[in-house]
Amino acid sequence: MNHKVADLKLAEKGRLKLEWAESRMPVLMALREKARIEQPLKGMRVAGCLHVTKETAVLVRTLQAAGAEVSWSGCNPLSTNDEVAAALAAEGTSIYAWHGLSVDEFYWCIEKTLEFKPTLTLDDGADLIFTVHAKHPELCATILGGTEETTTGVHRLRAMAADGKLKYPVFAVNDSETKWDFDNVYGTGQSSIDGILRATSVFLAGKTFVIGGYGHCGRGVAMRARGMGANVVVTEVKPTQALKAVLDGFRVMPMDEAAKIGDIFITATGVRDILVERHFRSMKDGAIISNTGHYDVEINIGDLEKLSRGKREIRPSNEEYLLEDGRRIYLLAQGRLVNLAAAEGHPSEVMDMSFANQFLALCRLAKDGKTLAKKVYELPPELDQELAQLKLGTIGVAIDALTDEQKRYAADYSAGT
Ligand code: 3DD
Repeated sequence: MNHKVADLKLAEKGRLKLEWAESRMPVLMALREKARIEQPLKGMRVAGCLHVTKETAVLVRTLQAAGAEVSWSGCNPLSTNDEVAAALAAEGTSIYAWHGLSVDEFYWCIEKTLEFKPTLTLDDGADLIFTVHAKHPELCATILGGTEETTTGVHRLRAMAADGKLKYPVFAVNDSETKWDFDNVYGTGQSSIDGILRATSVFLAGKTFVIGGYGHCGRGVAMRARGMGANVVVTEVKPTQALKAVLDGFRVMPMDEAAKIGDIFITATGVRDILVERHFRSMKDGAIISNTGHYDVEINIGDLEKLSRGKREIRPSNEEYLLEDGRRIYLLAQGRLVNLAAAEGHPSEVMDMSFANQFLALCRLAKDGKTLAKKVYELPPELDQELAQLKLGTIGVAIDALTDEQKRYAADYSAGT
């Protein structure tokens, strides 16, 4: 058996979800049809560790169409969609993933994907590549390269490379403009609100919505929360980001102040302990807290447990903590990334570009990996314009082009006042 999933009987429902996603990922589907002929990943074995969603399944099928053998695990204990995992297993994909993994099971799944000795790795958070380096360094000799999907993972890999510990080249897919400036902003903006609404059905209009962090993700969430009529408050540690939030029309204050007035909280910093004991002590009765950062370290759950005399799951992905003084605080998705743990992650249309970058990065590694140094690379910036042009074409948007005269003017530094 080359898979372990929750329930194979869910496969048909998963196949329908996959069909829906394929109909909304035209750029990746076009790349798939081209690759089906050219077979750029022929003979490759791709070990992937990335949220098992309907969009990821479209990427998996594209890798397979391009000639790769694939073995997959989810990159978060709560983000696997069991129906999608069942669909992939039923069509023969080696996949080890189910919703609600323990941490030990999480790493067991990663280990299983390494059994076929991959030639390429694909990560979202760097847990797979870190496991290879820490526990199976011998595999690095046959791995041509890897890719990394998210900001947190790229930070980890850059630190490994700076330490001289990176044993094969990696493409920072997150750093492509057609990934971070779309997925992280617009994707996280919509999917985080989606996760909060699915877990609470709360009325957002008029509520004080506190966002920890005004990076790409926080900025997207702020934009969409305002769109739903919420009163957005931003907290930050970086002066330039805080200033941008003020100029974008949001209130900015320290979390110690925001904790007293917030109705709904979401952390999006990538840093630990953004919400801690003193914040829980000052929160209003009924406050809702959530996280959309990659790891579950931004809300200090130990502190929350310390202040509570009990907890119960009041709705799926929604735990009510009853504090000693009678106040209640609602923790969503056990403090894990609420967009994927309580909803379906970003919509297919935006993952279309993220995964086109993933696919092209893997094809580049298959072709040139042997010649690349053991460091973190970025994809060529011109690829962003190509992908954005393809995307525009799929939504029927035409744009202008510079004339030769305009190009000459732009290159002519002597043209002054
Ligand atoms: N991520 C968000 N939505 C996703 C989806 N529908 N499928 C797969 C992964 C998904 C996570 C990405 O935002 C990733 O780029 C990240 O973590 O930064």
